[in-house]
Amino acid sequence: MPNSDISISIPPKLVAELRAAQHVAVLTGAGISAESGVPTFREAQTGLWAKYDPEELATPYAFQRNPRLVWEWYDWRRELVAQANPNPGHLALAELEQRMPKFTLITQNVDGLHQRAGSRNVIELHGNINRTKCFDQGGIIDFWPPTTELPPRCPRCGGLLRPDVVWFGESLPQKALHTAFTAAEQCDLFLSIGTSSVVQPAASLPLVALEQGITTVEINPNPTPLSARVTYMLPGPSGQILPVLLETLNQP
Ligand code: BJW
Repeated sequence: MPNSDISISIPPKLVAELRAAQHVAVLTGAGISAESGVPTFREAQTGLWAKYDPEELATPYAFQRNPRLVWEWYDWRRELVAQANPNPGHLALAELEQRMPKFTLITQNVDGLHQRAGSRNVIELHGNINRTKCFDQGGIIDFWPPTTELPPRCPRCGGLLRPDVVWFGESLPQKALHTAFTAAEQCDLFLSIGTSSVVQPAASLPLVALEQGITTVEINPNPTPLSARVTYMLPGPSGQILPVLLETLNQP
């Protein structure tokens, strides 16, 4: 039985729609990892952007200005992610994938917790903090010679190494983006979980689903710009709501 502090009721019509669904698409954001201890970005007291300026840390210009600061900030975050474990929300989505004919999990998160929870078909829109690439040439770099220089340099071209994440002003990986928009258009149920729904182009995905008349569900303890438009809003933490949703689905 999930440990629930809030009263969660899943509308029976939503359960019926989920049971009948052939293709479920899910978009997740930082909120799904909050219960694993990974900070979100925009929450007033605890979000990363409450303490750190994204202009100084999460743009290519920031990296060019102060690559060492940016590298060390991501090192700190890599450490946080390494210490975190998937929570019941991640685990419930991995289980949901198993019982759906088709399931597309699109994440804005860079923490790899969905994969660690057992999710297979994960589309990473904003990259992965555990991968490194060359700032100059963009190639993924798995190994580099030990060095005290920070950031280390690309063993192929000597350029600076950076995390393989998508910063503001950068394009998202084309294939991932295409797969995500196709899933949003073609699924028969769309779930938006733990995202403030403000960062584009990810924030457009549920809108694309809604334009197609697709049932769209939001799971979030706080309202977002999407909340008024969705078919169902399930207010609360995803680590509590998703296990209940799964359990309800599994009931005869
Ligand atoms: C819970 C919970 C619990 C808490 N359970 N929920 C004007 C209009 C439109 C677009 C733009 C514009 N000006 C600029 C742009 C483009 C820009 C953008 O969207 N800016 C907006 C901020 C306005 N986008 C881009 O630049 C993107 N690229 C692009 O568009 O390329 C083309 C282009 C280029 C140049 C100019 C214009 C277009 C790239 C975006 C890259 C985002 N990168 C980051 C950092 C990734 C690396 C890293 O991790 O460091 O991605 S920023 C950050 O935001 C991160 C996240 O993936 C992303 C989304 O955040 P998310 O996940 O929604 O987190 P939060 O914190 O915002 O929300 C958490 C939610 O969880 C809250 O709602 C809580 O309530 C909830 N929650 N606990 C469930 N237990």
